[in-house]
Amino acid sequence: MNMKLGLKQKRFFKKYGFLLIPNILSSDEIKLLNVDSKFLLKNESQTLYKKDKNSKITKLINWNTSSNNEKFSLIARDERFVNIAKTILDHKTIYVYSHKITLKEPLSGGGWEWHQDFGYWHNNGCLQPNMLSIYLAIDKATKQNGCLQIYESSHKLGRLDHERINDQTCLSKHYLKEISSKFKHRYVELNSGDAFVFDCNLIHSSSDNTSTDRRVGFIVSYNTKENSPMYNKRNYGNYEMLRKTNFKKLSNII
Ligand SMILES: O=C(O)CCC(=O)C(=O)O
Repeated sequence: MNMKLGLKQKRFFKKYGFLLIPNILSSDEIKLLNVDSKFLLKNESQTLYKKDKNSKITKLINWNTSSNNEKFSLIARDERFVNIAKTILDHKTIYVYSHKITLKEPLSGGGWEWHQDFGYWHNNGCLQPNMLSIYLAIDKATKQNGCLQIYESSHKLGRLDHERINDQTCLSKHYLKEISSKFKHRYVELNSGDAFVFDCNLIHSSSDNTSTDRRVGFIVSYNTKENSPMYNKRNYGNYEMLRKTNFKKLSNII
């Protein structure tokens, strides 16, 4: 499919804070990513275990750089993803701020509490909320296995206060009642290969996995060069030049 965004899609994103892109990757490309859990978690030392408020664990594999030939770094720099981010951020010089796998094991995987990504990215030294993420469904994402949930248009609130609960940066609780009465709640159910693009201030969460299916998603986030962190607080997220790739072509040689 043509990944060039038109005016209609840009307007939709501005209004609602998200965009759905079905089939950004084909099933053959998803297969090539070798998403067997054992493979994904091969380097256990790189895996972070994030407890939700009920102390259930969701797993996270985070890369510190996208300048390598690791398959997920190639996807993060794939022209289909980068062109979408560039068009929405409306900026010539963008870069991969972070890219990570989030993995919820069947029946036991924990959730992500309500938050805005800019809630913690701002604490990492980024000043402008001109950042976004693309969630790629590697496994089908359903209500039962803990798909993303959002409040449509909530990005328009700007950055709200957050607090740390267990291992997560969460939206302060007192906002939630008001937000749930004013904004439309939506479950983001996706098929494997679909992408969900969302604004860094869109309020989102995901529940724990109550199903017998695993839920793996790949999340790549983009920033503009001029908005790179004021200080090197984290070992990811700092500016590095982005060299676009074409995963489809390259996958013949992977
Ligand atoms: O994987 C998920 O369900 C959500 C992850 C998320 O919200 C985050 O990494 O900020």
